[in-house]
Parts: sequence; structure tokens; C-alpha cells
Amino acid sequence: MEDKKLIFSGIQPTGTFTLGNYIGAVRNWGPLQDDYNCIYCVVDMHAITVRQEPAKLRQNTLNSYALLMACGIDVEKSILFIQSHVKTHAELNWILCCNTQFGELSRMTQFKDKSKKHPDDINAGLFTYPSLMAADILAYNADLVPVGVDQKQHLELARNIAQRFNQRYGDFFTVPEPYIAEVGAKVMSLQEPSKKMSKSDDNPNAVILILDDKDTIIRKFKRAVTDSEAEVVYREGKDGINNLMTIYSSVTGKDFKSIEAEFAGKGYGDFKLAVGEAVADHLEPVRTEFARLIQDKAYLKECYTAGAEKALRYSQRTLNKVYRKVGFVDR
Ligand code: ATP
Ligand code: LTN
Repeated sequence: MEDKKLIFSGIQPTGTFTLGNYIGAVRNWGPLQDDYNCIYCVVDMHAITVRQEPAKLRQNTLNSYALLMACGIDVEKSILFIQSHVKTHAELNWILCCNTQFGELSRMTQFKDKSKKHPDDINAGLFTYPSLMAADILAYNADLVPVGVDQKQHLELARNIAQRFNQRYGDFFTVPEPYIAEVGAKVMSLQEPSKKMSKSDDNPNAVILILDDKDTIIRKFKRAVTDSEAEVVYREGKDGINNLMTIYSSVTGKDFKSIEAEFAGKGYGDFKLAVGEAVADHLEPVRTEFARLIQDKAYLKECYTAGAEKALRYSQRTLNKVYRKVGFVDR
């Protein structure tokens, strides 16, 4: 690989990507490919920390892989693979688990939220999830990790794990930095704009899926919850409008001032329609490219097989060194 900084990120195949995944994370991944060495991964091992239907998980994993390509990840420029195909992640996870404190894991808000949501399945994997995420990142000694704001706490923990390991065993891991977009790092639910837009939301109207067709997208935006004023301005307390402005800004490139000017004197109806149309038009090429790629299973297989080979070669070198450092006998 060329001598550039290394980027690593991952996304869960827990369903179809939402507009939040797209704006907050995935759409930023493609443009990074020219300035960095990039490694991206569909994290199916993370997905099973909550119950998954096997056939659906398999389908979602392939779809996610193709979607990442449709969103601009070029397998010639980046390494793109499926997490469970690269065994080093699970192996490094064990070492890192032994360098992660119970107390640290107990403080993770995602663990608390997901435990509340699935009270009958608070499994050990859900608890140690951040250690596997640290393994993903540290296996490649990534410098930067592009994610949405909700992952900041996990990344902070990955940094702590790296630092702790370095203190115990001598400087080794690169301590990764989060890389968070200025606008759109937290896209909110269209129905409860104080909550993040999430793949696993039960209310379909709350979430725009990037494969939704134009009519569906427009309909969901029309129903978006706003407020009882009629002013398109970005202001504290106007969560719904702030969210729509953020979305509109990130798909059109317009800043908040010009959006306010564009809709001065107009009602929310006009604004919502404009946001819906802009989002649908923006996503159209992604949908078309996805439809093309998902037909070609043989090509996808070629891509993810080659991606896994490259990722394994790279991460195995790291793991061998880690095994030596912790005192395992050479094979
Ligand atoms: P789930 O609901 O199943 O936990 P999710 O929608 O949160 O999934 P992930 O796969 O956990 O999706 O996240 C993939 C990437 O998308 C992460 O970098 C995450 O920070 C980002 N992301 C997720 N939701 C949003 C959102 N609403 N706004 C901005 N970024 C987001
Ligand atoms: N936890 C992340 C997904 C994830 C990830 C990673 C992100 C798993 N491993 C490594 C960045 C780097 C999430 O739920 N979005």
C-alpha cells in the first residue's frame, strides 16, 4: 500500500442503509479513497449481537456489500470485505477483551439502549461489542475512523484499549482518531426528531431507506413531524425543521442561510416537498447502480473474496506481532 494515512470503517448489515447511515457515514467514504488508504467492512459479526434471521442476515450482508459499492467505494482503490471472512478480527478481539475493563463496557450507551430494547437477550457479545470494534480498527493500525456521532463513545474506548495495550506491552498500536462530518453527523428520525434515525426503528415512516423509491421518499418527508410555527429557520427547539434543513443542506450543498432565504415566506409543505425531491434525486444513481450490481452475484463474490484475502494478509501481520508481544509461543 502507498504511504498514506489509513482509514478504517464498518457498517452493520442489520437492514437496508438509512439516509442517516448515508449522510453520517457511507457517503463520506468514497471521496476519502484518493487521499488515504481505505479499508471498509460489512460487520456481520457485530450484527449477530442482536437476533438475526440467518437467511435475512446473509441477504442483508450481500446487499450491504453491493450498496457500499453503489455509494462510491471502488474495490480497485479500497479494500472492501465481509468481517466474518477475515478470522483475525475474532482472534484479536480475544486479546483485546483481556485488555478491556468490565466497568468501561458497562458505561457504553449503545449497550444500555440495546439491553433495554432486547431485555430477553442481553448476551455477552452485545456487552463486548466495542472490543470487537476495536479489533477491527487496530488490526489495521488505522489512523482515522469515519463514523457518525453515535459511535464516538465506542471509538474513545478503542483508543483507551490501544493505549492500555501500548503501556503494558510497549508502543505498538496506532491510537485511532474519529473522523466525524461537520453537517449530518446525526440525522434524526422523521417521526421523533429528538431520536437518531436508525435502521432498526419499528416505524417505517421515521426512516428513509436509501433504496426507497421517489414516491415513498416524498411521502415520508410530507409526513415528517415538525412544529406549530411556519418558519423555515435553524433554531434551537425546532428539532424537526433543523433535521430537514440538515438533510437538505447535505444533499444540495446549500448552507442554512441560503435555505432560510429560499423558503422565506413559504410554508412547511413546500419545504418538505423540496427536501423529498432533492433527496430522491440525489439517491437515484445509487439505486440504479445497486440494481445493476446485485444482479451480478459472481462479480460480487469475486470482489469480496479478493477483499478478504487482502485484509487477511494485512491483519495477520499485526496479529502475529500481537501474539509475540503477549507471550504466545511462535508456531
Ligand atoms: P442499528 O439501528 O441497527 O444499530 P444504525 O442505523 O445505527 O444501525 P450502524 O450500522 O450501526 O447503523 O451504523 C453505520 C454508520 O452510520 C456508523 O458510522 C454510524 O455512526 C452512522 N449512523 C447511523 N445512524 C446515523 C444517523 N442517524 N445519523 C448519522 N450517522 C448515522
Ligand atoms: N459499531 C459500528 C460499526 C462498526 C465500526 C467498526 C465502525 C463495527 N466495527 C470499526 C467503525 C470502525 C456501528 O454500529 N456503526
